[in-house]
Amino acid sequence: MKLTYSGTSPYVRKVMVMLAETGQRDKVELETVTVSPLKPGEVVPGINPLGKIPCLILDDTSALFDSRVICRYLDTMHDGAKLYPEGSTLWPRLAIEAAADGVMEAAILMVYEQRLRPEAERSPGWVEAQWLKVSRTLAWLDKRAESFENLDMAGIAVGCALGYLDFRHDDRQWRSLAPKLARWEAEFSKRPSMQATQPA
Ligand SMILES: N[C@@H](CCC(=O)N[C@@H](CS)C(=O)NCC(=O)O)C(=O)O
Repeated sequence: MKLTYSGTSPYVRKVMVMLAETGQRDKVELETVTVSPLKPGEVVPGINPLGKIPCLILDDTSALFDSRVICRYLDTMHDGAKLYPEGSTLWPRLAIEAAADGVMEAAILMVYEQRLRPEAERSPGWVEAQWLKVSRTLAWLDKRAESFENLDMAGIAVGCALGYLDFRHDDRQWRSLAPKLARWEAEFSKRPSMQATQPA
């Protein structure tokens, strides 16, 4: 299998952490790509019409995207402890993963607005509206911080979202908005899978 890869994408990081935690890292070859919403390039749109990463290219050349689909697929491919629960407990965990993915999305859109859009067209109000989404979701996640004690895909997604906030939005000091999450993240970020995938 081949994974389209960027060392700064929090969505790719979810997949990398998942692979490490389930002992599957060696199954996947990485193909480093550059993506930008303004310059979609050629490689990624040929695999995923949305032009986004990560994409997982299977041995039969079919492709899976996005990160949630890839992680659920990979969870069926190993015999260890599963990262997605079965039965009715699955749904709230998927909602947490969706919330973490939404934090990543809003945080990435802030970066795109501030870095990619021509300066005269940038909207500070729009950037603050994205940050409002992030801060509201952090407060929501903070109320659920105790549910992250046992490793699962929801916790991995939250850890990767928080890592991205540290990487791109350090000045916003997210820890002051979510103290319980901050305590959990201080331990979670020490896991070898998180250490090995720090954004570079
Ligand atoms: N929902 C997607 C989001 C993926 C995503 O937005 N990836 C970013 C990189 S971090 C990307 O490819 N951006 C390029 C673009 O927006 O065109 C997932 O979970 O994989």
